[in-house]
Amino acid sequence: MVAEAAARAGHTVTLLDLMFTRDPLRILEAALRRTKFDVIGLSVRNIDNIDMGAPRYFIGDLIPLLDTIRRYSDASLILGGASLMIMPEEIMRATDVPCAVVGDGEVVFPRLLEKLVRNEPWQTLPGVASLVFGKYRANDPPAGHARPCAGPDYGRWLNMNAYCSHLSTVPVQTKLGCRFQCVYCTYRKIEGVDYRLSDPGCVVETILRYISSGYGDIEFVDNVFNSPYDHALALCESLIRSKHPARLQSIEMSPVSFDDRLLSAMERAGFVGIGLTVESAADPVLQGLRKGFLAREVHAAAEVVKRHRLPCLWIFLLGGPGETRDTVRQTLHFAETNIRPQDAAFFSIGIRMYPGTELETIARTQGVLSLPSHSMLAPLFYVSPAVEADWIIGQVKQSMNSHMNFMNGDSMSFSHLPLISRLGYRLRLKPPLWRYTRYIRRVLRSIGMQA
Ligand code: B12
Repeated sequence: MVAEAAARAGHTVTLLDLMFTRDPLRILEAALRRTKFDVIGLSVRNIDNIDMGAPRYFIGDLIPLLDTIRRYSDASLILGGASLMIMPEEIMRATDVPCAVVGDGEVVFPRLLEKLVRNEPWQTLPGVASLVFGKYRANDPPAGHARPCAGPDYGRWLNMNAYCSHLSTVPVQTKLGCRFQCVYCTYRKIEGVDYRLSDPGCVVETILRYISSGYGDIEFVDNVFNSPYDHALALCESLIRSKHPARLQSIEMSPVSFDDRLLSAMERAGFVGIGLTVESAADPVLQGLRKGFLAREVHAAAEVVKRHRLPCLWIFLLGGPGETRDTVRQTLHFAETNIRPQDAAFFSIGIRMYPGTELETIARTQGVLSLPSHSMLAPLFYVSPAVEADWIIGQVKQSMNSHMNFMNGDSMSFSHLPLISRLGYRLRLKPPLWRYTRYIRRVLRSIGMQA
């Protein structure tokens, strides 16, 4: 999106995607030797993998990349990406990069380039953060512009064969903004509180364009797909009318505003998989997390799912405020008795704490967190002091032993996952891969692997 916006503004743009590179530093060095760049923007999507069991800190990986860039180029450096919206100052200080985009990249980046080209001061531009002589400053993003729905021409910028052969989907966003107030979440910080909706007709046109380019697996990457409900429904109706052949999915759905009408519309619109982020099936935890729904809505959602054929991935987050042994048992009991064998469940344990969230305040009040806010860049996790993390891990493993369709953090960081995706592609499996969890785990166990 950002590269295409810069190209549209008249700049010559090269995009270096390090996703499938075994030796990113060598590839980067070769690119820098080949071309002299005026500006180099880095997309920093993830700070870490938010996995308490096997944490990985990606900002650490950024440092040698930046060292290489600085060795071979004197280009101006600009950081951007979802993680910059969460902790811009900390990331800029950790990397010593003086400029970052903290607004919609496709709007702010071309404006920033214009300033740089003209050698004009850029520090006051809306949506830009600066770190000059150790002084940090961040400007509010430009006043809410409508969300452009025309997605980029991915084939122009990326090796789409490599993505498709890993069973990746093509991401499409239908809105920005989040009205939920979950205590741990950063979505409102990244996207804002107010909804900025894309026109459903325009989203459908984008999808039709992707289909004609040969990309038929589309994933809606909205923070919560079914909120606002009417927008999701209107989009489904436009999709139904278009009679497109794409396979759609969204694994970011809430049990709030989740009913038969919506699910029927999603089935008719071409959805092949959904994810329900319920986090827990116990009231004290749902209240502690401020999810905006209670266990009765989680149970009601399970009944809706059972009345439809759409495969569903259930997403749980254990260890939040209010969690006790009792609530963990309630959630696992719900999962064991309500999740159909053809569906799947993912349990993550421990919650990544971010500065400025209500969870940070809760953790400090409970004495679980003592580090200052500016030291929360390297991953830190919250687990309710009323229950031991190891006990939860053991309970989830026990449940996974009898339910082959259940996964935990180890499944996501499983080193053979890319290989399994590629094998799945060869076997002509279609995304989402989680639909095959019970078969994959059985095969891996039969050859003696811990899965
Ligand atoms: C959808 C989503 C997913 C989907 C992705 C599906 C898909 N097919 O793409 C799934 C569920 C698979 C997923 C997985 C993960 N996710 Co996720 N995901 C999101 C979510 C909700 C939206 C991301 C998105 O696509 N946005 C739409 C695009 C257009 O926006 P964008 O990437 O932010 O880019 C804009 C700007 O940032 C900027 N920009 C971007 N790059 C650049 C570069 C430059 C130079 C400039 C100037 C600007 C710029 O401009 C862009 C256009 O406006 C975000 C939260 C959020 N609300 O943003 C979390 C989020 C990005 N994910 C996160 C994480 C941690 C993960 C996982 C590591 C979780 C895990 N353990 O598996 C994995 C990593 C996957 C990977 N390969 O990177 C975290 C990252 C924070 C952190 N702690 O690191 C986030 C912020 C959520 C959170 N708070 O925890 N994710």
